[in-house]
This record gives sequence, C-alpha cells and structure tokens, in this order.
Amino acid sequence: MACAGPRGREGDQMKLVIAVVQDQDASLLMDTLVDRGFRATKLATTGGFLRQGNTTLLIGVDDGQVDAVVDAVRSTCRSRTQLIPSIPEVGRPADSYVGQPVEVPVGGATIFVLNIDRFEKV
Ligand code: 2BA
Repeated sequence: MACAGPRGREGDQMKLVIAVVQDQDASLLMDTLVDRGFRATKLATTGGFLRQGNTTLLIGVDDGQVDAVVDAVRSTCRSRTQLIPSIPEVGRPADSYVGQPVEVPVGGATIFVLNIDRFEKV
C-alpha cells in the first residue's frame, strides 16, 4: 500500500536528511548542495561527547534524491581524529595522574533520514 504523505516532483515521498558534519567541511558541503540544486539549512550545533562545535544541515528532498544528497555529503566530508585528555581511572588519585591524550575519530558525517509528515511553505 502506498504511504500517505507530502509528495514533491514525480509523486515521491518527501524526506528530511539531517547531516551532522565537522565545521571544516560545512562550507564546501553547502556549496556542493546548492550547486546541485538542493535547499539546505545550516545550524550551529555542539557534539554531546566532545562538547565542541559542529554543523548540522537540514535538507528537505524527494525520496528519490536522498542518495544524491548522501553522495554529496560523502564526497565533501572527511574523517579526522581529535585528541582529548584521558580521564583518570576510578580509585586512582587524580593528583598523581599523568594522562596520555586519547585520539577520537570524528566524521566524515552522521546522517539521519526521516519521513516528512507535512511540508508547507506559507
Ligand atoms: P560528539 O558527540 O562530540 O562525538 C564526537 C566523536 O566522539 C564521535 O564521532 C565518536 O567518534 C566519538 N564518541 C561519541 N560518543 C562516544 C562515546 N560515548 N564513547 C566513545 N567515543 C564517542 P562521530 O560518531 O563521527 O560523531 C560526530 C558528531 O555527530 C557527534 O559529536 C554528535 O554531534 C553527532 N552524532 C553522532 N552520533 C549521533 C547520534 N546517534 N545522535 C545524535 N547525534 C549524533
């Protein structure tokens, strides 16, 4: 059975692609999306783990365009490592602790694809 919902060109169901990317990649990704005819909204966000700034893009598209958006993200966002201070083990005195920084991999991007129940421009 066909699912009900907003439909764009060619009757496709609309999707919202949410992409959390690193700040360094955001500008090129926005340029690439706009060059390829997509509309996007850029939000300044903060990662819960590193507590550092990142960028979240909201991209509303027809279902059939999701793969093209994911391709644009894949081709512009790269993986990097971030050094963070390690945390002393539980029970170990904090003042005698000389922690080695730990490398954390970040990105390329974290992508969510959601169904859009309703889409209106007023
Ligand atoms: P952060 O939460 O600051 O996470 C940065 C990186 O730290 C993550 O990279 C991951 O490699 C690592 N990390 C996160 N939580 C961890 C944990 N509990 N233990 C060990 N390492 C951990 P990415 O996975 O590439 O995520 C980059 C950013 O994407 C995240 O920044 C967050 O803002 C967002 N994100 C990732 N997964 C998400 C999810 N399931 N829901 C919402 N946002 C998410």
